[in-house]
Amino acid sequence: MKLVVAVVQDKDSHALAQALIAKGYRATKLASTGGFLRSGNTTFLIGVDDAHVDAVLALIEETCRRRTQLAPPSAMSGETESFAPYPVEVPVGGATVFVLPVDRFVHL
Ligand code: 2BA
Repeated sequence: MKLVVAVVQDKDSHALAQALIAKGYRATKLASTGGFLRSGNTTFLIGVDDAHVDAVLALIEETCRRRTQLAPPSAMSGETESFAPYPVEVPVGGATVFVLPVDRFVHL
C-alpha cells in the first residue's frame, strides 16, 4: 500500500475530490498553507494499493492545472539575490505529489 500526498491549489480541490470519489478512492483533505506564497492550498492524503498509484496520479494530472500566481515582495525577502521590490509571477501546480510506502494500515 502507498500513501499519496498531493498538494494542490484550492481551485482544483473540488474537481480532484469529485474525481477520486467517482472512481471509489478514499481520501482526506487538509487545509494547508504554502511556505513560499503563504497562501492557502489543499493537501490530499490518499491511501491506495500499489496497483492503483498510477491511476490516482493520472486523476491528479487531469484535474489540477498549472497557473501563475503573484508572489508578494515579502516572499522573496529571505533571498537577497532574488529580492524584487514588486510582485513577481511564479508558476504554481498542477500539483506537488509525494508517494510514500505504508508500513501498516489499520482501520479500527
Ligand atoms: P508554495 O510554497 O506557496 O509555493 C508556490 C509556488 O511558488 C511553487 O509552486 C513554486 O513555483 C514557487 N516557489 C516556491 N518556492 C520558491 C522559491 N524559493 N523561489 C521562487 N519560487 C518559488 P509549486 O512548486 O507548484 O508548489 C506548490 C505548493 O506545493 C507549495 O506552495 C507548497 O505548499 C507545496 N510544495 C512544493 N514543493 C514542496 C516540497 N518540496 N515539500 C513540501 N511541499 C511542497
